[in-house]
Amino acid sequence: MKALEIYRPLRHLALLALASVPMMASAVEMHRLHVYKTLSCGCCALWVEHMKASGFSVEVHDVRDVMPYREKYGVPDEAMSCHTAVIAGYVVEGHVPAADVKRLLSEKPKATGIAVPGMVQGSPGMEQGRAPERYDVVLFGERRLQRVFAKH
Ligand SMILES: [Cu+2]
Repeated sequence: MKALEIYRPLRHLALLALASVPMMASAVEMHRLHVYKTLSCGCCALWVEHMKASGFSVEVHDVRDVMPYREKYGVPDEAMSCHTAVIAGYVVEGHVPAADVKRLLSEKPKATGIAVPGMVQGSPGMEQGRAPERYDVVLFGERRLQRVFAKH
């Protein structure tokens, strides 16, 4: 009887651990990342490789112009970058590290998506060339920035 009472919380923790691990994995595995980019965008293709290498299932849509997709998915002008992606109801704009997309999918904040605005040297897919720059991943709501989501 006494032993059972001691083990009950432990068993509960073990069940929690078992339940949360597959859930975190499934957010990445079950949802496909749809990437809208232009055919000529080299850094976009490198970001796609980065996402695939991090376990994402990616479907690339080569489009003439990414702008209509940014509009459609509510990316604010201040967050604009070279490609727009969609996964599990969230928008991912630009060279966002895969780890931040995984965190987004597990934390599920009330937001439209996350972005690395512009084209930052040293962000995934932009490692070529000059010394890496510091940058923020920003969380955005419908057509406006909300807050810094991650710092790199
Ligand atoms: Cu780019």
